[in-house]
Amino acid sequence: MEDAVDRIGQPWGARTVYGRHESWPGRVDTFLAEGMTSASVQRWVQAASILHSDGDAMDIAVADGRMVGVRGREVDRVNRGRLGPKDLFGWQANGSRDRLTRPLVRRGGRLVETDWDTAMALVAARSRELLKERGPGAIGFYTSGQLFLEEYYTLAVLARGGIGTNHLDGNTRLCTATAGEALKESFGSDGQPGSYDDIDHADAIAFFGHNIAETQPVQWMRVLDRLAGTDSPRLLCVDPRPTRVAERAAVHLAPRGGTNVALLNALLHETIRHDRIDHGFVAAHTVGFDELAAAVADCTPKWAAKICDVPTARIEEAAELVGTAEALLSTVLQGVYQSHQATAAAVQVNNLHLIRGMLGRPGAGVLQMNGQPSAQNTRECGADGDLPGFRNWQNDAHVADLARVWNVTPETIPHYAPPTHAMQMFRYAEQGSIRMLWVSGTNPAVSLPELPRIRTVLSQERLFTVVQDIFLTETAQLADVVLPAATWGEKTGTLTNADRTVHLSRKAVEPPGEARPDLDIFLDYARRMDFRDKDGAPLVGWSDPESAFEAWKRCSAGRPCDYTGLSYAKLDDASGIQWPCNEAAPEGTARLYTDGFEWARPDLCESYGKDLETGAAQDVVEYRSLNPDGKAMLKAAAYWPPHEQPDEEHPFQLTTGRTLYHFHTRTKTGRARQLNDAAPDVWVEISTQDADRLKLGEGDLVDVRSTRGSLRGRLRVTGIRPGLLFVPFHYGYWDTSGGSGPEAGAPGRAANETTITDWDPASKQPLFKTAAAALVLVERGDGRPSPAPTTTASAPAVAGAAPPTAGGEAARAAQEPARFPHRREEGAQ
Ligand SMILES: Nc1nc2c(c(=O)[nH]1)N[C@H]1C(S)=C(S)[C@@H](COP(=O)(O)OP(=O)(O)OC[C@H]3O[C@@H](n4cnc5c(=O)[nH]c(N)nc54)[C@H](O)[C@@H]3O)O[C@H]1N2
Ligand SMILES: Nc1nc2c(c(=O)[nH]1)N[C@H]1C(S)=C(S)[C@@H](COP(=O)(O)OP(=O)(O)OC[C@H]3O[C@@H](n4cnc5c(=O)[nH]c(N)nc54)[C@H](O)[C@@H]3O)O[C@H]1N2
Ligand SMILES: [Mo]
Repeated sequence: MEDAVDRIGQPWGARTVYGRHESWPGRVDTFLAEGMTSASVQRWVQAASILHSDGDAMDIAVADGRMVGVRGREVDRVNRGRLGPKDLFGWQANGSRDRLTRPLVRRGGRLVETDWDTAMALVAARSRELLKERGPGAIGFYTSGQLFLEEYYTLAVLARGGIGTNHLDGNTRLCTATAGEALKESFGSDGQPGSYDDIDHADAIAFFGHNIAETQPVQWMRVLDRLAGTDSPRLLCVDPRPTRVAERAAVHLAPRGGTNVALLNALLHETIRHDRIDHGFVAAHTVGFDELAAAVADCTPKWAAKICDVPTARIEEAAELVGTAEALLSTVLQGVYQSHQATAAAVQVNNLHLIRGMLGRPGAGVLQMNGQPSAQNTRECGADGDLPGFRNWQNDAHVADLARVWNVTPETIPHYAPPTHAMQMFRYAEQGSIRMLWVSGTNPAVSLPELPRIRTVLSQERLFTVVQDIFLTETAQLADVVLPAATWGEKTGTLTNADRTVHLSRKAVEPPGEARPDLDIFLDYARRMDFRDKDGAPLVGWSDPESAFEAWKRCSAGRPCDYTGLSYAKLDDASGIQWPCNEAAPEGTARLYTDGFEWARPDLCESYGKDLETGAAQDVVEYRSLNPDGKAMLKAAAYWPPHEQPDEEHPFQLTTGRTLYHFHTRTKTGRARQLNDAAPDVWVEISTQDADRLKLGEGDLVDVRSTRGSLRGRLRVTGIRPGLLFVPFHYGYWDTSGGSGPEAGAPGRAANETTITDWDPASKQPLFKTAAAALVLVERGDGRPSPAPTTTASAPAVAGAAPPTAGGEAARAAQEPARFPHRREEGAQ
C-alpha cells in the first residue's frame, strides 16, 4: 500500500487537486487491523458509513468471520473512495467485549439477563394491557436517525397503522427536523434540492452554522481539493468559532449566538438593494417577493452588525460574495437548526437562493443538511412526526392514499392532530399520559436537553421503558427491558444520505451472542401483537430486509421520494443512487426543482405551512390563497433575540456541538482506540480575551453552570468569539475506564446537564446552541493542557499551548491513487 498517513494527525489526507467543472478524482482510503494485509482479507462486503450523513460508501474487510478493516468505494458518487477518521476507525467498536448479547429485564430493581421470548412477551403483554386500559395514546416510540430504511418503515406501519398511536418520533427531531420543515415551508415538501456534485461547479459556497470540516470531512476534502485547484470557489463561513472552514473562508462572520435571522435579513436586504435578482425566475416560480422585500427593507448591514456584533463591512462583503456568485451553493446545519429561530433562519437561506435563481442547475443549490446517516429515511418513512412518503396529515386524500397502501381504513391512521414531536412525548411521559416508551437507536439520557429532568422522566416507576441498543448506555441503565440489537455490518438494509443518495449496506459478519437486527425485533413484535389489515391479513406482511424494501417502494410510488426504480440488485451493481428513481428517471435524479415546484401544489404539498414565529399550522384555505398554482414560497421572518440572554449571574453565551473524532454519545467512537485517544474527555472553549480578563488559562478546571445544572471540564483557550463558551456534547458518564453511573453529587460532564428545555416554534427542534451560563474556577491547571484536539476548531489560540494531536502508527491508513485516470497532485493538507 502506498502513502500510509496518520489519519488522526492529518484527518483530511492528501490533496487530489481539480478545477471547476472537472470531475472529482478518486482516492482510495483503506485501514486494516494490525497484522492484516489485503492478501489476508477473505471477503469485501459492500456498506456505507453510519457515523454522519455524508453517505461515504465503503467495503468491510472480513477474515475468519470477523471485521478486520474498511476500504472506501472508488466507484461511488459520494466519496470516490475517501473515508474520514470515524469511517476508518469507528467499526472497531462492533467487536467490543461489552456489547449487549442477551435481553435484560428489571427484576427487584436490577437488570438481569433473560431470553428473547420472555423479554418480548413482557413488552407485548404491557402493550396489550395499556391499549385496553388507556388506549393507543399511552404508547410512544422514540427512534433514531441511525437505523435502516426498512426498520423505520416497519416501525411506522406498526405504530401508526397497528397500535394507532400518534406518538412516534425520531431523535431526528434534535437533528434535522428544521431541514425538513424549512424545505416544506419553501417548497411545499421535504426533499433536498441540491447535490454534492454542486461542489464541483460552484464559484461560491456559503456554510451557515455548518462545521463541515469536522462533521462531513469527506465533502470537506472535496472543497479542499477545489480550493487547491484552478478557478477555485470563494467561501463564506458563518460560525462563531474559528473552524477550519472559517480559516479557509474569503469572508468569515462570527456572529453572536442565535442572531442568524438578523444576518440573513441583511444579506437579503443587500441583494435586493443592489438588484442582484433573477427577476425572470422570481416571476415564474415564486410567490411572496413583495412581502419579503418589505420585511427586509430596514434590515441594513449596519442594523444587523449591531445585533450580530460583527463589522458592517464584513456583512457587506458577505452580501457581495453571495450576491455576485454565478453559481452559489449553500449548506445549513446545527448552528442554524438548534436555535430559537431555526426554521425562520433556514428559510431565509432558501429565500436567498430563490430570489437569485440559484437552484436546480450545476453549482447552484441548497443543502439543508442532515446530520445522522439515515435521518432522511426517518423522515420519508414517517418514523418522525410526518406521514410516510411525505404525505400531508391535513389532507384527507393523502391519508386515504396511505390507508390504501396499508389496506386499512383511514380512521385507523391517527391524523386528528399533528404527529407528536419528541419534546412533547417526553412531556407526556413526565405528566403520565404516555405509560410505555420504546427507545430504539438513541441515547436520550445524554443527548436530550436538561438531563437532570430527563433522568427523572425515564426512571419513573409508572413509565415502562424499552431500550433497544447495542451497549448498556446511560439510557439502557434506566430501562425496564433492554433489547440487544445487531448493528451496521451485522445486518442488511438501505440508508439515504443528505443529498438523496441511497446506499445498500450489507451484513458482513454475525452479530454477537443473541443480538438481533432491529428489523427482526420490530417484526417479532408485530407478530406477537397480531396486527391485521382490514381484510384480516397481517398488517406487516414482510419478513426480511429486501421484502421490507419492496413494501416501502409501493408506499413511495408516485411520491417525491419515489424508490420504485431501485432494487437491492441495482444498488449492489451501481453503488449509491439518488432518489427519485423511477421509470422516468431510472438512473436517479441529481437535482430537484430543475423545472418548477410541482410538489408545492395545494393538492400535492406535504404541509400547508406554519407561521414561522408562532408555529401555528395553516390550513388548506390559507395555503390556496397564498400559493394557488404550486410555486416556491418566499416567507419572511422578523428577528427576535434568543430566549435566554446572558445576565449578571450567567454572563456567558453557551453553545455546544461536535468534534471531528467523536460521534454523539461516543458509544462507538469512545470504543475505538485511535478516536478515543484523540479526544478522551470533555473540555470548555473560551476566548483569549475572556481568559485574559478572568486570569484563566489552558488546562484550568472549571464548572459551567446554568439554571438547569452544571458540568466540569478543563479550559481550552481559542479564537472563539468573546462572550461565548463552547462545550462538546459527546461525554456522558460512561467512559472507557469503566465509569458507568452518576456518582451521587459528583460533577457531570455532559453538555446537556446545562441546556434548556425549549424548541423552535415551527420545527420543534430543541435549542442546543443558545443558552446562558456562568463559569467558575474549580482548580488551577497543573500545566497539562486540556484534552481538546489541536487539529480542529478547538485548536489553541497560541500555537504550541498543547502538543499536536496525532495518532501515530496505530492510525496509519493507506491512500491509494485513483485507478481511473485523473490529474492528481500530492501534498499533505
Ligand atoms: N465528527 C462528527 N461528525 C458528525 C457528527 C458527530 O457527532 N461527530 N454528528 C452528525 C450529526 S447527527 C449532525 S446533526 C451533524 C452536525 O454537524 P454541524 O452542524 O456541522 O456540527 P455542530 O458542531 O453541532 O455545529 C456546527 C457549528 O455551529 C456553530 N454555531 C453555534 N452557534 C451558532 C449560531 O448561533 N450561529 C451560527 N451560524 N453558528 C453557530 C458552532 O460553533 C459549530 O461549529 O454532524 C454529523 N457529523
Ligand atoms: N448539547 C447538545 N446535544 C445534542 C446535540 C448538540 O449539538 N448539542 N445534537 C443533537 C443531535 S443533532 C443528535 S443527532 C443527537 C444524537 O443523540 P443520540 O442519538 O442519543 O446519540 P448516539 O450516541 O448516536 O445514540 C445512538 C444510540 O444507538 C445505539 N446504536 C448504534 N447502532 C445501533 C443499531 O444498529 N441499532 C440500535 N438499536 N442501536 C444502535 C448506540 O449505541 C447509541 O446508544 O444528539 C442531539 N443532542
Ligand atoms: Mo444530528
